[in-house]
Amino acid sequence: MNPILPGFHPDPSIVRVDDAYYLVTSTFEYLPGLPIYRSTDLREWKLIGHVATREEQVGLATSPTPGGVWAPTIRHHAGRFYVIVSVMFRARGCVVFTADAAEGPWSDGVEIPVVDGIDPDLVWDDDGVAYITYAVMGAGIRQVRVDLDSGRALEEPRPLWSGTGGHAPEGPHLYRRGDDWYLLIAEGGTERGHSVSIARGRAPDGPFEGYAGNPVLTARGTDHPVQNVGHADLVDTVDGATALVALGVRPVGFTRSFSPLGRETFLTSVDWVDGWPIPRPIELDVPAEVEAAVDVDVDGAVVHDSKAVHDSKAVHDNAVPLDGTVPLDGWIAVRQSPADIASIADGRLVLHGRGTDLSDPLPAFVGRRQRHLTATFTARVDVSRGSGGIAARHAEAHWFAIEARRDGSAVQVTARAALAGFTHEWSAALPAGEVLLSIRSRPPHADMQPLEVGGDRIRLVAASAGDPDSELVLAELDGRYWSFETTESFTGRVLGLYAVDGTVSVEAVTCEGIE
Ligand code: 6LW
Repeated sequence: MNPILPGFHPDPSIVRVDDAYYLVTSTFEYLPGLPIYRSTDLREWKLIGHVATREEQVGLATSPTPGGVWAPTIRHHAGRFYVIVSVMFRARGCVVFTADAAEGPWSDGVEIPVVDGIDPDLVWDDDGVAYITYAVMGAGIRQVRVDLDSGRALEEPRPLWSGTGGHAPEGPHLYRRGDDWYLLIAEGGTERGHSVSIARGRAPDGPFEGYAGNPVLTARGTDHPVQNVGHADLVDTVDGATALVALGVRPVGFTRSFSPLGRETFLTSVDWVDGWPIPRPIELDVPAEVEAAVDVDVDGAVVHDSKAVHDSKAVHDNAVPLDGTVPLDGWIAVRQSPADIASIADGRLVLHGRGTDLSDPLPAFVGRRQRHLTATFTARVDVSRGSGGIAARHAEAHWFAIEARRDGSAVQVTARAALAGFTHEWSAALPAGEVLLSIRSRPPHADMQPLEVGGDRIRLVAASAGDPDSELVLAELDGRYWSFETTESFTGRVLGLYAVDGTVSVEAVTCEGIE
């Protein structure tokens, strides 16, 4: 069951409308942005659309990593869906989007210039007046009443409750329950100190009094497999209970210091104790094998994500050919839409190079979130009219790739690893023809026999498409350098396809994993 949204899915916000739940997460520099997932049981989630399908809605073309679309809130009021978000760093700032249906289409968005912070929350009082509660870095939680139609402030922003003194009070959400209003926030920073605290008041503008037992949820200082638990949102369930979604990471390694997938979305239940919502600890409470079975199926026929063993044979067996009619569902691209880079032609995915690689702010790269700690991503690549291959991206300075390039009667395959401005390469030659490129990763051994210090174990592998025996392991990497903790990119690992020059055409893309 947990994570309910594996892979790069931070800052979850949830709302229930009738018998369905809707969830949105942060997307930073990627488009389409703000994915909307729907569920009727809180466990199985389906991607039904995106709020930001057009770059102009967010204006992140010039926003540097880790800017872009930070922590959204999703709410439903008077028959309409609302998503409010801050698009950070030389981008659109605080914007509220509306839609009649969660699937979209979503509006162009109204800017709210008075909100000069992050993590905006939206709630309405009995008179229908909208309150935005948000965090100002270094200045705590603030609140302002606004006219959502014009984006105009109705007052000067006021300080609200900023928690128990922890670092970075943020991620506020405000709820009404009976005569009481509850203010939920995160404290301690989105790293290992992260936590959730709660306060209560009699009006949406406070005053708020913190719960004596705060934080109500944290994993800090524990050996719990899910760490950084925080940035939460509450929802009343269909059966009258309360549930909570929160972000967390699954660190691997000897000191459990590295989280390759980034911040993921987890679910837990909430008990009401003396009028306070007390979440239960977040658990990975089903066997790893079952995790893969609850994957969100967003694949169409382009990519087959499934439960599979970490075995190259299984990858080849599960290859699903492109059928020429499939849209680019489930793919994301950097500061542009996947359709700006890739198209489907004659049953193949075609990418057009621009002379740049993954270190460019606008790479010719389309990818998918890595959702399993043990994962294999494979593609059959034709470089007869260009050069490119497959890659794992965290940020401009942190990625690794296998690039294929025609070289006379051979194909040169180059594994390349970039971290913090350093790049290292490993090259080999394969006979001319299409190549099969794979990125295979698994967590390091958790016990001491044999001791594997560091992050996940990554193999960059290439073979001639027609000859599996030609398989070459070009490089083996320690994934610690491509993890949430080291890249500071706020995202996670995104596995995908890229072109450098000319036209690269790809088929039989598979993406499989367990855990
Ligand atoms: C987000 C903040 C946080 O705005 O990290 O974990 C920031 N919480 O609330 C980016 O995700």
